[in-house]
Amino acid sequence: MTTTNQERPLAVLVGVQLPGVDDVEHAADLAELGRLVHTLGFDVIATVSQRRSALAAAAVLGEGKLKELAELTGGSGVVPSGAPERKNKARARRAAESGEDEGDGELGGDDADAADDDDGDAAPGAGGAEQAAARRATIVAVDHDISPSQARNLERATGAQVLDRAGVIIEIFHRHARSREAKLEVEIARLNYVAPRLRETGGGGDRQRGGIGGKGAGESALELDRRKIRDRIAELKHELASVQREQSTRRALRQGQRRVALVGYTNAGKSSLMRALTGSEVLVADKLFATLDTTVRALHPEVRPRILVSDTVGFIKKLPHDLVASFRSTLDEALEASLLLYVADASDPTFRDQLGVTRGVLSEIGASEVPSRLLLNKVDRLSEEERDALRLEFPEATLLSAKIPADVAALRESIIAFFEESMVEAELLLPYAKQSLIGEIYENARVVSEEYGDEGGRLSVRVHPAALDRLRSLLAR
Ligand SMILES: Nc1nc2c(ncn2[C@@H]2O[C@H](COP(=O)(O)OP(=O)(O)OP(=O)(O)O)[C@@H](O)[C@H]2O)c(=O)[nH]1
Ligand SMILES: [Mg+2]
Repeated sequence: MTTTNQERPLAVLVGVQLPGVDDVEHAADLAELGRLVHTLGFDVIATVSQRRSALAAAAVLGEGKLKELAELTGGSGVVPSGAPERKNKARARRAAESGEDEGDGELGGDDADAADDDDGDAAPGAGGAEQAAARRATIVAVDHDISPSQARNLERATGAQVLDRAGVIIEIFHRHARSREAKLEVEIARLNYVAPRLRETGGGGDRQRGGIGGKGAGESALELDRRKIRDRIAELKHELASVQREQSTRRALRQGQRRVALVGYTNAGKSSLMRALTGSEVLVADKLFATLDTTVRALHPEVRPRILVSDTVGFIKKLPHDLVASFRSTLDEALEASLLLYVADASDPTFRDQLGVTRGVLSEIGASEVPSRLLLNKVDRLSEEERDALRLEFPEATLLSAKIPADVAALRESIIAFFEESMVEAELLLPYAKQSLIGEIYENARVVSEEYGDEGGRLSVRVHPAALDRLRSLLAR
């Protein structure tokens, strides 16, 4: 996946295998972090991983591993004493007593396996040190949520910029956001992430700013910066609310329409299926979080009444909480669909976990009541035996590939059939005075027959119950 390219800056991954996390899961988490970092534009040169009972309070890794990491980044490998991690000393001591630094285990990230396992103590990742001597890693990506002081200490020890998993994800979201709504949501999440990580610039915590204006008087520079951020967040939230009001008006117009939403883990193939089903040109990319905006398009070739398909933002393990909250409105789109298509990448060995994450987030936002289907995508990458095993394991699922036109056609038929089942027969009376609504009726219902008498038209229709309600209320006005 990752090819070392001279142009791209380098990164090292750091992971701690905590008790209760098995080797496979740990390796998968690190591989995923590697993909995230790659999406961000870095080449991963090594992974420094360690089995511990908890993250080291001072700098995540134990002393030995920290040195190993610093060789890859060109840092000193030690956290300067007297640093602000002092208050964590007791915790550090406790962690030490509970047996840290035991069982150093290296689990290969992307390129780490290229490094040689030469001596007993040094893990394979250390071999990367020679290789990176000419070019050093400028980023250390930690696969955990770490505290601002842990990040600071790691930066001091490595001389590299340190990002935790949340930071990496927020940065990707920041770069990929396209719509105004997504941009605002990401900016709010980013500022919330940054605020506690701000550090005092210059002369210590008690620097005072001159007393211009009542509120600012006596605040330290840091407090002032934090307050600026809070004000900015408030401003952005205000702006977001007005964008969302417009969105909900637009959504209200779609109400009563037949809608299906594609949901699932990032990179599962939602946008690929969206393209195939609607003939639209939504972005498909082998990147994590390629899509951050909900797109809505009509099923193509079109059916009457039309069926709208929504593509949504993907999920990921350990999604920063702020981002879950801010993308809730984007996911409202999914909540309003009559049918949810859960898309999973069946060729990814960890897809069961990914499905669990998707289900978890959707049930958190109250979408577990919406009828759903499970789509096991990318089966073109599996052998016939593997497919058979999946059919046994998930008898209710549809196995398909977004790349096989016949599979997409069958999916289209099953979507149409789903809506067909839920349609009801009804009769609508269309007075001559309301003839202007005829287009609306054709748009939202299938007209079986039409008869005109003295008082107007009598239309027999097949229609979705929600659309029927909406048409009746329009006719009654
Ligand atoms: N072999 C194969 N590759 C697929 C299939 N569906 C999607 N892909 C590839 O998987 C990658 C991700 O596809 P997307 O459609 O962008 O995935 P997504 O779910 O929209 O991802 P996000 O927008 O990041 O959440 C792309 O490189 C696709 O070409 C499939 O059925 N078979
Ligand atoms: Mg997508």
